[in-house]
Amino acid sequence: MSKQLILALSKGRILDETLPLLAEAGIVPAEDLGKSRKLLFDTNLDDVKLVVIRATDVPTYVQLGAADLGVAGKDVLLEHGASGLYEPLDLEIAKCKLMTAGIDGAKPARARRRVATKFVDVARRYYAEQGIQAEVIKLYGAMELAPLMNLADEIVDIVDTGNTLRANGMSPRELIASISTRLVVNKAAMTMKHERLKPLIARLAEAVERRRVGAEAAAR
Ligand code: PRT
Ligand code: MG
Repeated sequence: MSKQLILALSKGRILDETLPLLAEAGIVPAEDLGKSRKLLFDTNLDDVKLVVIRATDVPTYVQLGAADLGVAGKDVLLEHGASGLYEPLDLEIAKCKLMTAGIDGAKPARARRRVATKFVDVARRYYAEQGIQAEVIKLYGAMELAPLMNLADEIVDIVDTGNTLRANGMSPRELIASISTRLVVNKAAMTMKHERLKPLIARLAEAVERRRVGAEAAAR
């Protein structure tokens, strides 16, 4: 195994919150990620490289060891499954909730509830645990549209402010999981590259802790 560490970052809104945290932990890309079409980047640390990929691909890269560590939403991790991965640190960014939601005031009509979501496995597990019969329909986006178009009785989706639901005449129903972004590490790398990973994870943990202490002081 090479001595180099590859850190896989989730594109999109998680990336925007990850870069400042990495900087606070002393990890800075060698060039502006936003201005480049490249996917693989050097950093200020000789032995650390970054890849910037689809959020849903991060667990796959880390699980299979193409990346040693990664940054991914807990929602994505719940859907992907945790095999081959350690999750040593909650980065406490991009916080949101995974919830069921439906049209305001509407009661699930069918005996077998129709649920539209991109979190198919999470939804199946959730409704099974609740003892609710559900037919889960996979969608890739705009979940809020499904109940309005009578494609589904309910959706499972991410809610932050609730504005997206409200704008579509829908409201949140049940909380499935509180979500934040996590650091994940390939299990084999954790053993083989432990000496290099340990201080890196510690620096990230310190950066998260400094923010928590700062936020607590500001709230007082
Ligand atoms: O675009 P792509 O299909 O690749 O993926 P994506 O759109 O899921 O990625 P992106 O960049 O939006 O980031 C998704 C990750 O950010 C999720 O996996 C979560 O871990 C985290 N996150 C945090 C969120 C939100 N907050 C969030 N509000 N992901 C999505 N949303 C969306 C939600 O889907 C809904 O459409 O925002 C809307 C709800 O927000 P409110 O404030 O209107 O309730
Ligand atoms: Mg998006």
